Amino acid sequence: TRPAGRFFHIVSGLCAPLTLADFEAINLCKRPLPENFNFAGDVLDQWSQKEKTGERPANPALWWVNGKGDEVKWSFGELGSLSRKAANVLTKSCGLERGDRVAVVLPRIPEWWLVNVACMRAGLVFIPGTTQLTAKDMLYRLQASKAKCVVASEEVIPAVEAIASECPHLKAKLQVSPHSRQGWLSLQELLQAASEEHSCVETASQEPMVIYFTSGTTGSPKMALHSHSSIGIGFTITGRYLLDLKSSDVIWSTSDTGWIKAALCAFFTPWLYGACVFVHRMSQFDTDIFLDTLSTYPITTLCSTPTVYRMLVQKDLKRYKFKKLQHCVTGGEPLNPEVLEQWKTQTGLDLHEAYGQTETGVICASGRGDKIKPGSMGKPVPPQDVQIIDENGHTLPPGKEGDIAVRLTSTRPFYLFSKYEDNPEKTAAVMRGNFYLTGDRGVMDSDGYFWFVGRADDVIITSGYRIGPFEVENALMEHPAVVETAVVSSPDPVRGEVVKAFVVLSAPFKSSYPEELILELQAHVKKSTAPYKYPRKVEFVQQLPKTPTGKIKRDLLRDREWGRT
Ligand code: BCO
Repeated sequence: TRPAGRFFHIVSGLCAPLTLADFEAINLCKRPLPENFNFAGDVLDQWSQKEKTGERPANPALWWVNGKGDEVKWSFGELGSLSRKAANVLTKSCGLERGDRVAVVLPRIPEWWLVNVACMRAGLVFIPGTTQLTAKDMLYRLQASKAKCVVASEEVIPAVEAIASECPHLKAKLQVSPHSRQGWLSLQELLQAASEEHSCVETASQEPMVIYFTSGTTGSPKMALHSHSSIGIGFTITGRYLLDLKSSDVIWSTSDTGWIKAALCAFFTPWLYGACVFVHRMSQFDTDIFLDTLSTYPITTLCSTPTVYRMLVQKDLKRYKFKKLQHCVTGGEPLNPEVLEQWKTQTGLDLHEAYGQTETGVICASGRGDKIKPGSMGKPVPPQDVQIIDENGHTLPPGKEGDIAVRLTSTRPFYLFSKYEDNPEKTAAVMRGNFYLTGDRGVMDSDGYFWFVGRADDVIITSGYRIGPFEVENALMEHPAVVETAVVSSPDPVRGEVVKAFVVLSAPFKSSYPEELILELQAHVKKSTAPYKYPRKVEFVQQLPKTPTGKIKRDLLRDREWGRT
């Protein structure tokens, strides 16, 4: 049999580990996808070897700080041995088997990286989630995914406790906490006693590796399933084209651990190139801490959402001298040209925009070395064949607005998500002919640059979050003041757009003080579902616009918000 992730050289008759050049060729579809691939064994362990032989600079693989003086630095070797122990904790102490699902809901702490690597080693499917998830969110996720284990920190343990009894598949709860708690295993304690001996599972390249919950217009969030190769190899060209990473780089990506952006810029892509992943714990976003961090640490590459850059350019950036910063990247929501210009004027650095989503990874970008067209999200990142198409699945010429779509070859490319788990209807609904539909509208210009126009559906993109109106409407409807509601996007100078709720009040609440009631409704949503979804704007109305069949016309409300006729 052929070892995982190795190419059999017909001429020499030898098996050789895959190199970075191999991964680039595979990502570009110039070489076939190997039958087996496991990022831990085929990438991380290779860097560990290179550390031993001095083929990699001495910077850490993971460099974590919390701003309170605590620091963790792991080499690839240390990450390797600790994650082997963690793999034993998951399989032996938690009793998990290959293919089992593990919800990993941790803030930016080293254990998040450790547990994810351990899951890969053991062939477990991990499910990242933001620590903003409420008990109701956790219940839905654990039930829908049939997760057998949850790994949680203090922030989410109470939410898990509240609903664990309703999750029949859940058999192990692993906490990352200094306190002991009945019914919970302690990761830290078990790591102390765990063996370092563990053989990495030879996962198939297309075997499930991770599930992300992602919002749509209707229904609850869907489970976007990715394989070991889709993210593990499929991000390689992004690392070269957009991030331009080298093993001497130190990259700081500020995304929450629950989003694919963390996987993209703070996990797989940097480690494919042997770079150092820098992490600041920062439980609450703070521009001063942010700028001090860039001035204190030798961060070469920064990746953050446009909202963060919008917040940063409000400060006098010329007061700061960034230690090593050379390359700045942004994505997750549209970047306005003014911010790009202000960032360049104040720091002397370009801002490279990337466009993508949980299902696809990065598909367009203004790569390093590319001409940046302010307001454009750049050109397709190879091998992605991004097109603007019409409602019949025909490509449209430059200058014509249509649906942004990715052309698929006869077989589904390995670098795309595999499917929405347990949801063949939704999986089919995002296909039109041989195109995958992003759900976004856009235009391509004659130079092949793409320009974002807006969502084709009712999904709201705010501060880099993708929010389904249905989830917010559901939360609002639980409140006795709300008879009916419609949630749409509304423009915002800092967050790009924000969630706005139009609310029809029930009779007893019609005489309430509006300001107080708005605060009450906002607080209610923050308790019912992840707080980032709360409506930052609320308007009370007598009635909602509807079609003759009674369907709420969200598009009309949205157009009114954006001043469109
Ligand atoms: O703004 P408010 O203070 O009114 O409300 C905030 C929080 O204070 C509040 N909150 C948080 N935890 C809470 C809570 N309230 C009650 N109880 C709790 N436990 O809820 C609101 C949360 O809003 P936020 O997350 O936007 O917070 P903040 O501090 O304004 O952060 C700003 C950003 C920009 C740092 C944040 O919005 C952010 O990190 N955005 C980026 C999201 C992201 O990474 N997206 C990438 C998705 S993946 C992708 O795009 C694919 C690309 C290939």
